[in-house]
Amino acid sequence: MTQDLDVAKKRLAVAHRVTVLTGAGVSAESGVPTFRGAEGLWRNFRPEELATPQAFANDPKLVWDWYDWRRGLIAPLNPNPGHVAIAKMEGQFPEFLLVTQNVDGLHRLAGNKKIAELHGNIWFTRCTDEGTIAENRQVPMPEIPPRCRCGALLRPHIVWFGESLDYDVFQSVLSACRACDVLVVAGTSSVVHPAASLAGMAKDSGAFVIEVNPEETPITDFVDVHLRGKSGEMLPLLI
Ligand code: BJW
Repeated sequence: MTQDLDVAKKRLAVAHRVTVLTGAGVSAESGVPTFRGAEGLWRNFRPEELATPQAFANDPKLVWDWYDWRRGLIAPLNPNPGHVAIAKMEGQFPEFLLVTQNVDGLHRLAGNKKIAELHGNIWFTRCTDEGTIAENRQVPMPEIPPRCRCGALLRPHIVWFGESLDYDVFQSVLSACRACDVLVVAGTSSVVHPAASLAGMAKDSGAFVIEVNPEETPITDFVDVHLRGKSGEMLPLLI
C-alpha cells in the first residue's frame, strides 16, 4: 500500500491535467447512504420503482416522498476530509475537472468550483412542462408533489435510469477524461454507465488511473493503482 501510495503521489506531483471522478462512497463518511451494498439505499427500495421516469409518471407522490426524505437527511450534513482533499486538488493543477455522480451538493460546499454533475443535483427542481431549472432548498417540501407556477409538476433535477445525461456536460467530461494525465476514481462501484466507462476511456487515452475504494470494482483489474481504503482517509494522503 505504501509503495502504491508513493507511486500515485509521484504521478500527481508531475501532472498538469487532473480529473477526479467521484461516487456515493465519497459522501459516505459525511453520513449520506450509498446506493448499493449492505447499507445502501437500494437495500429497501427497488430502483425501477423510484429512480425512473416511468416511476415518476406512475406515482409522483411516492417518488417525491423518497426525495423529500433524502433531502432532509442530507441537509444538515457537511463535507468530510475526502471532499476537502478534492477541493484542495482543484487549486493544485493548471487543468482540473471534478466529475461527480453525486447529487448531494457536498463537493460545492467543500469549495470545488470546476464541477460536472453527471447525474444532476437534489437541490434543484425542473418543470416537467417548461423545463425550467430552479434551486430549491425547502426541507421538507411544503407541497408534495410540488408544482411549478405554470401548474405543471416539478421533478427532481436528477438523471434517472434510462434518461440521457446532459449533452454539454457529458462532452466536457469526455474531453477531460481523454486529455488528463491522471484520473482519480473514488467511491464508486463503477457499474452505472456511462460514468463507469470513463476510467477505461482515460486509460486508453494514456492517463494514469488511481482508484480509491475499500472494495474491488469492475475497474480494479486495469487501473494503475488501487488504494484500498476510505476516501476520507486515502485522498488526504494523496495531496
Ligand atoms: C467507499 C466508501 C468510503 C463505501 N470511501 N469508497 C451500458 C451497459 C449496461 C447498461 C447501460 C449501459 N449504458 C447505459 C446503461 C443503462 C443504465 C445503467 O448503467 N445501468 C446499469 C446499472 C447496468 N444507465 C443509464 O440509464 C444512464 N443513462 C444513459 O446511459 O442514457 C442513455 C441511454 C438511454 C436509454 C437506454 C440506454 C442508455 C443514466 C444513469 C443514471 C443513474 N442515476 C442514479 C440514480 C439517481 C437517482 C438519485 O440519486 O436519486 O445515480 S443510479 C445511482 O447509481 C446514482 C449514482 O450516481 C449511481 C452510481 O452509484 P455509485 O455512486 O457508484 O454508488 P454505489 O452505491 O453503487 O457504490 C458506492 C461505492 O463506494 C462502493 O464501491 C463502495 O465500496 C464505495 N465506498 N464507502 C470510498 N468511505
